[in-house]
Amino acid sequence: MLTMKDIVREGHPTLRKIAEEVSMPPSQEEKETLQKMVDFLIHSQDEETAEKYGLRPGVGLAAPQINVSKRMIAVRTTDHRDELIELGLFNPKIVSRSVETTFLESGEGCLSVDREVKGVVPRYSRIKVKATTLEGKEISLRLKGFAAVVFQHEIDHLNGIMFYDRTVENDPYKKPLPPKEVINRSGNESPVS
Ligand code: LHY
Ligand code: NI
Repeated sequence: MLTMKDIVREGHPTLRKIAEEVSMPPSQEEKETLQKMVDFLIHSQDEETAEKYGLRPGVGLAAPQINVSKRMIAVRTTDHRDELIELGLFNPKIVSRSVETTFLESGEGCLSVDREVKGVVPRYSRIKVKATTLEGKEISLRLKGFAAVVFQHEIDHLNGIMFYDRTVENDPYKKPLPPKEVINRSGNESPVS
């Protein structure tokens, strides 16, 4: 199982690389790695297991954080309807996002950052993500609230971006840099060129 020893910390070069696309179908090894990432989140959220192995509770993990430079993320949190989102995803891609931005009142943290970072992180309020699941299904997710923030944080890791690259001290309503991969326009979601 993965523990905190497997998680690389800020300063590690892999955290600054653009992770490689996973070619479909994924290999058995890629699937196993992604399953271990999901399991890490499950373990970290179980009080007893977390205590036993000294795990910091986490809601998201990106492969570069375990020194694997591939486009894979794991997320385990609840959505705005309090439904559990527990997913291992290959090649997640933000295909559209709201004009409206948001931020977590308490700022963000990162399992690869062992210090407190002041300031809030502007994020898009709503995003649409396309990806392939661990089970090999192509899915499209509409996310808002906390879950949307977590996905943006994890997808940033795949692009070598740390949350503190986006921190603003004074103006939480400053627009975040648009995600590069946003490609289409629908409703009040905006394209990015
Ligand atoms: N994990 C953070 C965690 O505590 C993700 C996160 C994101 C927390 C946004 C709070 C706000 O689960 C990671 O650092 N994963 O990259
Ligand atoms: Ni992180």
